[in-house]
Amino acid sequence: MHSNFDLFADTEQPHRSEQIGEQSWVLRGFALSRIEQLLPALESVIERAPLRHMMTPGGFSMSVATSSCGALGWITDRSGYRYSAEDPISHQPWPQMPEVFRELAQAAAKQGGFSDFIPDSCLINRYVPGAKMSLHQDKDEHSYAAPIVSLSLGLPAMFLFGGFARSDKSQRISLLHGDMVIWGGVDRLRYHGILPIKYGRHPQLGEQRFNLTFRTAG
Ligand SMILES: O=C(O)CCC(=O)C(=O)O
Repeated sequence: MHSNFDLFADTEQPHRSEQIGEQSWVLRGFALSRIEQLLPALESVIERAPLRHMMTPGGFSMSVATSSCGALGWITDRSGYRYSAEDPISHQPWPQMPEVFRELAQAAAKQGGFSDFIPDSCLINRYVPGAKMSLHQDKDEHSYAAPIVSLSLGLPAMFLFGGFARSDKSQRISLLHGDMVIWGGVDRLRYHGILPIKYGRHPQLGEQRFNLTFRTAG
């Protein structure tokens, strides 16, 4: 893993970036300078499209509660994993992606070398202690040309970043409030997941972790 300090023009604060793959990066604290805009925007999206525990095609309830904003939202039910232009609970379009989300995702993608990232989907995952996400690949998008850009908020998490087979050894990367991860290009289909969240209390978000994942889905 390589580590270096960069001076990012958009925030004028130094951030530590860690290279975790040929085209994959962790940007430490990248979102912190915008946190006061991000948290109310997140609250407003969740008010309009409440978090829910969706069912996997195999009939299990996911331990994370999810919602979405943007033109497309990721959903799962007994019929499979897919993107939908409407919230299956309200049958309304998903809330628009807040500008502060889009700008942050694009700025992070640019730092990772993906300067033309146009996200049309933001999946919101809410983890409480004990919730986890098993190793998986993000494969429901129309094309894999765009990177995945992920933002962590609230309680810490242990991110697993693996290879191209589920059985490949994974790196374990601790993610904190405000950290971002970008993976794309040759790394786009790497397996990844989250170990069960440990009990704790975050000063701003309490006993929970949010992950926002920005994608070009359509
Ligand atoms: O919570 C995370 O950091 C990862 C989320 C994730 O893997 C996904 O939404 O596909």
